Amino acid sequence: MMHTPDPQLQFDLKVAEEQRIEPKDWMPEPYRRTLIRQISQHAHSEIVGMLPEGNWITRAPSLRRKAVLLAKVQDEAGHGLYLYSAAETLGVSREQMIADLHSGKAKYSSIFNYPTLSWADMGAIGWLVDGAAIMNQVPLCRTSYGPYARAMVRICKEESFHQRQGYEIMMTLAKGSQEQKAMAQDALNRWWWPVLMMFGPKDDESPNTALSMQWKIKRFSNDELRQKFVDATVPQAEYLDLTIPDPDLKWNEARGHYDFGAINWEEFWEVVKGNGPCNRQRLEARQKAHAEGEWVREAAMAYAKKRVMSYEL
Ligand code: FAQ
Repeated sequence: MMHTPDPQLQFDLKVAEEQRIEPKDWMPEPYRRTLIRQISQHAHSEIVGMLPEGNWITRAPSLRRKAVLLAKVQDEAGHGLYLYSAAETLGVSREQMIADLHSGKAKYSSIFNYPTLSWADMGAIGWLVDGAAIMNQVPLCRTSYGPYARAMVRICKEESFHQRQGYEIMMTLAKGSQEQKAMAQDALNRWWWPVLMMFGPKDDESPNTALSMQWKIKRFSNDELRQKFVDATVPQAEYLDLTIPDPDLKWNEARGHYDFGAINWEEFWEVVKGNGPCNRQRLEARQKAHAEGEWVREAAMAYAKKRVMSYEL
């Protein structure tokens, strides 16, 4: 008699042995759904994340700054596209994911619902938002789902460049005139707390972490990554001679980590629910771009059809 291996057992074994799960492998339905949720939210974050910085491309202070910012924003579009492709391998269509974003059903990172008020915000976003993204995403290069892990390798390389360009803007401002230094401090004041929220709710209020860690989708919990980020960022702020806006921030010798103040979770959930300072504006901008791109999609489809027809002749 032929022995049929138990697919769940094979899946568990692969995950335990650090082998990647690939699109054609059997996988438990909740694993597939969690991945679709996380990867599509991640893709949407990259796409919506183009908007706050896109706002400053025409107002960059020099040609060099404009070229660098333009390249960074284009990278974010590329990240969104790799991630939509990775999610598609799980059986969800791009049209569906985009429809869910535009209807407000799908989530994207809370951080992109805050406004960019000055050029210093381009520095703060690169330094802090990309810095937080790297902290969260480097472990995702080892995530258990193959297409997601491979997409993250390239994305992380580009995120490192983004973080450095942001820190370099902050260095220039922090070492510039008094007004420039004040702009840098103001940007840090406004972005610090929303950046800490990017890592998601604290562990005891994070419903998805336990299973995601069991499946090795997530390698660290939200609080672990938040702490690593704070520990890495405090010396960077000290080097800039800028003050992190948290009176409770102090080194804890016994823990070997920085202690930090309480996060305003009420604000976080309001932003996640759609009531942040820019949620409406962001969604409207995406809906408008999609509608205005209709003719491009139509033209691309017509061209693809013509090519298939010419092969068939
Ligand atoms: N904003 O149970 P958990 C970037 C939701 S990319 C909004 O802890 P999980 C690059 C969460 O979805 C930034 N919602 O969830 C860039 C869940 O709701 P659901 C994006 C949030 O998945 C830089 C509920 O709360 N990065 O920055 C947020 O285990 C500069 C309960 O939460 C990624 O997406 C939030 N901050 O952990 C681009 C990385 N946090 O779905 C442009 C991949 C949580 O059950 C410029 N994602 N929620 O309805 C992850 O690592 C995880 O999904 C977490 C959340 C850590 C974000």
